Parts: sequence; C-alpha cells; structure tokens
Amino acid sequence: GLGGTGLLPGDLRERARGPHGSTRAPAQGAAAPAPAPKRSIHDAQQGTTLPGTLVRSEGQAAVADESANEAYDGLGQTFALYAEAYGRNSLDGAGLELVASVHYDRDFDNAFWDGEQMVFGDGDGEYFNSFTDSIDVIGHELTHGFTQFTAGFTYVAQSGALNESVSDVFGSLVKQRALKQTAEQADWLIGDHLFTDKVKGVALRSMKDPGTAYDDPHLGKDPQPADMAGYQDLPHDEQNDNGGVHINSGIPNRAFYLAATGIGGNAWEGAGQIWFDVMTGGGLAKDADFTAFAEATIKAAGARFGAGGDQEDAVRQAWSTVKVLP
Ligand code: ASN
Ligand code: ZN
Repeated sequence: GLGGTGLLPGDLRERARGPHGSTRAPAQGAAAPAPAPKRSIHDAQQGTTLPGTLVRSEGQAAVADESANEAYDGLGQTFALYAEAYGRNSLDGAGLELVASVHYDRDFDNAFWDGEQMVFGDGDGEYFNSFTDSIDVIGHELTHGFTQFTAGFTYVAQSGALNESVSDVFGSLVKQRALKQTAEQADWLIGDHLFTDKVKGVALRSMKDPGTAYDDPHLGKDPQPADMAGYQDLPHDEQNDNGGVHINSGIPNRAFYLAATGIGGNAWEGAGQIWFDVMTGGGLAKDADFTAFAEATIKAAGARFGAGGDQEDAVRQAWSTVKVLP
C-alpha cells in the first residue's frame, strides 16, 4: 500500500504545509503572528575562533560592550526590514537565528558573512573604526545570508558583483528605513561611519556616485565604475577580488539608486520590493549576469506594479543609463 502516515502524498503534503516548512495558514480572521528575531551576539575577544563567548541573547538588556549592542540593534533593524517590509521571517524565510561575533581578530579591517553567521572586526583604529558602527554594513553582511538562501549568486565576476550589489542595496535600505528617509533624502553611502578622520573619504562606497567615495594616499581611490563603459574585466581569482565583485558592483548599485529615485518615495517599498521579488522569484541562474538580472527586474516591476507602468519605465531607464541595456 501507500504506507504513508498521513492523508496526502508527500508532494501534496509539502504544498499544504506551505513553503519553507511553515505550518498551516492562520484561521480566517486571525492575524498572522508577527515574526520575531532570535539574535545572539558573541565576543571573539580578538581571536579567530567562532563564535566566541555569548555576551547578549534575544530580549536581554544592553550590555557594557558598545560593539555588541550595535550588532544586536543592527541585526534587529535588518530583521525588521525583511519581516515588516517584505513579510519574510529572517534570512531563510523560516526564522533562522541571527548570530554575530564582534571583536574578531586584532586590527581587523573588515566584516563578513561566513556562510552561517556575521563577523565584525574592530578596525585598526588608524584608518578604520569598528565595523559595527555602520548599520548598512550590518545589513550588507546579513544580506549575504539572504542571497545564499535565495538567488544563490556565485561569488565571481558578474554574478559575484550582483551578490555584492544586492548586499549594498538591502544594507542601504535597512539604514534608510531606520532613518525614515525617502529615496531622495538618503545619502546612498555604504559604511559612512567606518573611516577615521585620517582618511580622505566619506564611506566605503557610494551607490549614487560610484568611484567618488574616497581618494586617499593610504587607501587609494574608490575603484568603482558608474556604468558598463568602466567595467573591470579582471581575472577570476581572489587577488583580483574574484573578478572585481566589490568593484563592478558599482554598476548595479547605481542602477538601483536610479530606479529608486525614479520611482520616488521610500526606496524599500518601490525598487526594494522589485529587487526582493527578483531575488525570491526563482527565475535566475546562480551565474546570472547583469543583463539577465536587469531583464528580471523590469519583468518584476511590471508584475508587481502594473505592466507598462511608471515603475517598469523607471527600472528600464535605470539599466539603460548604466549601459547594461540599450
Ligand atoms: N566585507 C566584505 C563583504 O562582505 C567581506 C568579503 O569580501 N567577504 O563583501
Ligand atoms: Zn559583501
């Protein structure tokens, strides 16, 4: 016989349960419970063993360590963007715990997502402050997790630059939403609190004006191109930033900025919703290039806001301005 334990064959049972293993839909009239974050912040104590010592978990009051509190709050703001703007329960859509470690290594000038958690360095103190100081950087790292669970863009060349850009997009949206800024009011900078006074620059990157974020004797000049005429076709190895993933991301970053300001209002509601729909829509290959991504956003804009509407026009115009589309 069927030998099953339930009434439905496996595939139907899966569908009845809904995506991402969620349980049944709430009874009619009942409000769906608001998803809540599950955060834990650890202290790597300037070592490289992860996650380190647990210093603050969900619901606990602020602690003495400022970096731990910044990480806790930034994780909360990022969770809130995904949950409240897009109805997504954490990075995986299934309530994934958000784990972060602060004080990673000594003089560590970076932050990263290691496939399972976020990691933040304190900066060297000479050129860089703590990497928890910028909420958009926290949103950036967490969004690498979101991308891993959705489009899964391969971290090399154009799909890698899309992976990087999507992290900047939602990182910036975390900040814009927290500050209640419209697309016009936002600064469109990534990491605007990371540089010390010693650095000639305003941030790690500018989505509005790629290539203008810094020009400094020690750090060099911001290498990002603003359109395809400046695309850097680099070797696909780690010494060359995996084919310029943090360089060429300037192109889709600026396309997002142009789409968001073209649509107007709150960027997380217009362009952000379109980019979110593309990331979660399942229609793109893991090695998608800029053109495939651009076409998907135009299609998603039409599907979400009306085919041939102003949003679709704004998105198409944005990709044309950065010379990804004619
Ligand atoms: N902060 C960088 C990033 O998230 C670290 C890295 O390249 N993995 O893109
Ligand atoms: Zn990144």
